[in-house]
Amino acid sequence: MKTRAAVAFEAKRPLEIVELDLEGPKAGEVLVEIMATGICHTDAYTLDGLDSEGLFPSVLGHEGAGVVREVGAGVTSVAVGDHVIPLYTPECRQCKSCLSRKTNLCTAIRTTQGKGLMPDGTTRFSYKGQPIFHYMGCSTFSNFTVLPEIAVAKIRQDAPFDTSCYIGCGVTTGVGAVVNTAKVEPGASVVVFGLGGIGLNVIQGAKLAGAQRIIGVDINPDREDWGRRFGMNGFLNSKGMSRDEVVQQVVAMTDGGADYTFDCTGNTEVMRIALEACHRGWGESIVIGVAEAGKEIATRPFQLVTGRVWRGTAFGGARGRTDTPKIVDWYMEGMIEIDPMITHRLTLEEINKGFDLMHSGESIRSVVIY
Ligand code: NAD
Ligand code: AHE
Ligand code: ZN
Repeated sequence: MKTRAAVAFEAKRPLEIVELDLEGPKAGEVLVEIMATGICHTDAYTLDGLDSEGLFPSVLGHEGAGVVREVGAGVTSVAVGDHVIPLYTPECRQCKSCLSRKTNLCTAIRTTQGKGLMPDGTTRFSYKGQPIFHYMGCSTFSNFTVLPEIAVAKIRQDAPFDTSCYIGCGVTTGVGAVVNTAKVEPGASVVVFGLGGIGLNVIQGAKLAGAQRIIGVDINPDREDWGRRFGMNGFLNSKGMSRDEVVQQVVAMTDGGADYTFDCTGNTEVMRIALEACHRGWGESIVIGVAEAGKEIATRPFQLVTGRVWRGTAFGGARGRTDTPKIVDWYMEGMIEIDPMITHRLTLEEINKGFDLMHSGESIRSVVIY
């Protein structure tokens, strides 16, 4: 079949809207009509050539929601007409990682996924006879995409596509980092670095968890109002401050250091600040941000010797097929908010504007509606 898609032909070049050829689902795969997709900073990072796994030409996008239109042989867990969210963190429930119960990082198809291929080692997308790579196993910047059955979460039919697509990455990552990874307890102090599409969801997760002090740090002063809207009760504009100044300010604002800090910037200097702003003896810093290829984190080992903990999280520690539908329920029941964070709705033709709005700090989340 044919599908309209925004293709990344090369790094650092705007996406091009073209008609691609799409092969139907093979055994264990499903064809999904994507109804809406968010634009996450990770898409921008890959498009900017900063991803060590980045491949071109490819169909980016990993924050979608849609409808199953066809199923391949042997597919049993979803049927035609089901509403689904594509999962860049699948859940096979059979691999060593899934069975360990210690991680959400299913390893069943990670190798081929990282090579832009379906589990059988081929692509379903092509353009003028040339293969086009998949991205993060999702490729939601295409109106139709093919996904492994283990990489779709079936969700309730009454959830709107244009908001629930955000649960495919940003919402689950931010809220999940608080409740699954850090396991923030009532009364805790939380500091969030970077109040964008992910950081605001960490803030609403911290509020949900009953954190008492919720402080945001950003270099964009407009983000203060945004943070307060979702439960933040203290803000630091760190623009122009040295590393030590930011650490000292945050430590002073949290009575000696935070119980939990979250990096939602992808900046390795900020990751260091987030660790060093933790309370001696028990503070935990959670790395959410994705850093550019070649970047490394550093701190004095004494920071860890004296009890601070550095952790990371992918997709908020959520087990894709099990937890994603629950987050959709939380949204539909009003436990968490999504609607105000969707600041821009775009057509596929306008998708490059979504990247511009992110880079200029004007948007929280842009969503493309097909
Ligand atoms: P975004 O562009 O919406 O937000 C980034 C925010 O960080 C902005 O508000 C920006 O002003 C702020 N910021 C930038 N530099 C800063 C600095 N030096 N100090 C303080 N604030 C600063 O991006 P997003 O979509 O929220 O994504 C945030 C990060 O999370 C990205 O690195 C993205 O790749 C990553 N991410 C990781 C996961 C995961 O599973 N681990 C999932 C989604 C996104
Ligand atoms: N490809 C990069 C790493 C990118 C990365 O860490 N991705 C996160 C999700 S970001 C979503 O917006 C993730 O899930 N990581 C776990 C995984 O298995 O990819 C690189 O450095 O090579
Ligand atoms: Zn993302």
